[in-house]
Amino acid sequence: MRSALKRTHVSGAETLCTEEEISTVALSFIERALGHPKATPSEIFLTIERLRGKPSLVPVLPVKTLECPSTNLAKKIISELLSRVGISKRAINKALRIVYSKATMRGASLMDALTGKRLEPDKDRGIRVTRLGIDPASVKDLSDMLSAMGLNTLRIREALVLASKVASCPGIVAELCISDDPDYTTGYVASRHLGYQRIPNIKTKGSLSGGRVFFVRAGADVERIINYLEKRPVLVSLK
Ligand code: WAQ
Ligand code: MG
Repeated sequence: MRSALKRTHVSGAETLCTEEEISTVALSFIERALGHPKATPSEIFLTIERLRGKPSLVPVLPVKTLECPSTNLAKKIISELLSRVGISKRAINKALRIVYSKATMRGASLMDALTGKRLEPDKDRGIRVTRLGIDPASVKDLSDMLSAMGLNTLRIREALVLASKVASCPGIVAELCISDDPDYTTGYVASRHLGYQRIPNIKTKGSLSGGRVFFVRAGADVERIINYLEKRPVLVSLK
């Protein structure tokens, strides 16, 4: 959706569903756009596509919430986690500048894990992860798992599903995420090895910054990565 005054992107959402679910899901997305805390949209775009291939199943990342009382400590935790999976200092610093910048993107930045070079073709739009959802056979188990931690919200489910798809992409080493919603101050670092590590107070309340960075293994095939993230249907599963 886009807001009225400046033609800025406000928010987006995506999922996979059955044909029977289309009207319910579409309505819920429209209602979410109309009730968005950041702005009332002047335009809402809805795209519905029939999948061609069968979605592949990928595992849900394990979830952990770290202790983090301040934004300063959050930055240290981010650096420590990303260094642990081989992201260079230079790339980490560039990524921090992107996610703490007020100029938010619609999608994510793709960054070379070694040089910090940005690899996304359109730096304003970024890469948008779509065609993702929860395996119908895992919907209840995933809700139960998150409920047991007091984390069963739509936002967390969607972020965990996205992070699990991204982590399953060959050539991606890790992800860093901060919500661009001014009132949502928990972010995460995720990877196949680290799991989904939630970082409270990653930004201060009221901050308009936010964003996502996907770190790419040096020499990986960028076109294939973009195709996987944007096009390949993936369902996350607890089985
Ligand atoms: N693909 C790529 N990047 C995206 C996508 C997507 N589908 N959706 C959002 N982004 C980027 C974009 O730059 C946004 O500005 C940024 O991510 C943040 O998006 O465990 O709410 O939807 O408590 O605001 C994570 C923590 C919440 C949840 C993430 O992100 C938890 C969140 P938002
Ligand atoms: Mg948002």
